Amino acid sequence: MPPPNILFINTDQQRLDTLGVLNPAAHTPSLDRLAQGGILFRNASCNAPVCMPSRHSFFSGRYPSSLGNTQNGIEMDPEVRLFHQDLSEAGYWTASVGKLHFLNHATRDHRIPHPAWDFDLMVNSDEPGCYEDDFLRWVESQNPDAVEACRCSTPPECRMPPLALEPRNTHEPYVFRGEEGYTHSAFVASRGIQAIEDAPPDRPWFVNLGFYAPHAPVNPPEHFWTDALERDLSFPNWEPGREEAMGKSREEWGSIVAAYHGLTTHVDEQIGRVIRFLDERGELETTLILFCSDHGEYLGDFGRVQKGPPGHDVIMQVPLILHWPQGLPLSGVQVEAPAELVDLAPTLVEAATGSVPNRFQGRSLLPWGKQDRPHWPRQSTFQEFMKEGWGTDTIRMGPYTYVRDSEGHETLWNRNRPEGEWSSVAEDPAEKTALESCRLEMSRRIPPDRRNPRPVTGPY
Ligand SMILES: [Ca+2]
Repeated sequence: MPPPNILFINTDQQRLDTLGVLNPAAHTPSLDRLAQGGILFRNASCNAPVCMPSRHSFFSGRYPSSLGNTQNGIEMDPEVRLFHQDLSEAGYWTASVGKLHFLNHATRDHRIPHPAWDFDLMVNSDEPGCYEDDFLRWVESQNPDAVEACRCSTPPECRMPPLALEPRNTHEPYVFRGEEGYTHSAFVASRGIQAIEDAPPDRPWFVNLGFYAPHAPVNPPEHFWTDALERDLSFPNWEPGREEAMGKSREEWGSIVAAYHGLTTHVDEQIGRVIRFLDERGELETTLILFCSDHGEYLGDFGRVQKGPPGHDVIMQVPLILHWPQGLPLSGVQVEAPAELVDLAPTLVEAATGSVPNRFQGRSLLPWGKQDRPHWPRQSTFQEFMKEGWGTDTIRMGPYTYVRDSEGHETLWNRNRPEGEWSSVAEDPAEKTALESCRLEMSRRIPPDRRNPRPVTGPY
């Protein structure tokens, strides 16, 4: 079998419960199609609860602290070898379209081309319309009159001239002002399709599609929001008796949750365009498609929005789907075993070259598509975060999540108990055995080559 073409699709801040295949109230027919024809990992974790370390980890196949990067603001180390460079060396033509977030964006002049990072094609846009970047240049190339309606407010820490058009918070959704075909998600899908069309015919290709949605600003085209309002989506998970969060009532949160799901359905529709394009070319069976998100989103749960430590399921768990009918005989499989985003690099390089470089710290996921219950020695997933001298290490193992912060404080959640992630059972004598098991597992999971953080050069 020749090396497969590889399509790596990643969204930003997409919760696991947005997948229709897992949640009847969610609507993601394109991702459901991939899951039903491939392998869905139900217990997949990101290895960092924020953007940059998570992304740098899964592109390098190494844990965040092994890279010296456990917070936003630390840029990708150009000396670190990334998995697409292995693919290039194996003869692949490589392209990156959309969000990458290797460099801080809030301090950058986006009129200057992004470093190619050894990709043969680099089309970069780390934010959806607040910078003069490849996204807005693409809109201008399609329709100059459409550009203004595609702009969005600059992020709070931006050091460029600020734009303040609409709110940027998860809990302040609004309708996208532009035409539906000119969203950032439509840009990533359209340029991604064009990249595949332009790939040299005599070489395998690797295309990274970095979608920004459903990261805030939560601004779906209107009908995606109104459609989601018709569905029976759950309200945020609040402690009993709570009636508001961030100044919003339960009823208002119902609309916020619908807007977020509207955005996940919109990005799903754009992903569907790329899938249909491959299908029409007769390449859906032979192309390896890997889908993930870089972390989840609180969406009001626990009275919080966005992301961060210590490791609640809504942040730590991410959708992860592997679809490669020609290379993987099993399909429609839902894997319960713990998978991590650090596994993506060895998975893709093994599929392309037949071997896994030993610098990778994750494990190839390919065995899950080749045999029922393959040997899988990992017992837990691991996540780490460290910012300005304080941080958390988290493992998720069976029904337990165990967190130890850098001051030694321990939290143990047992999701099988009614209090779930609301209160720690670390002090409960009935959980002593579980606590000891988690401590032992944590001691095994800390990366042995953990290093000091690299310099912070901007906010994000
Ligand atoms: Ca992110």
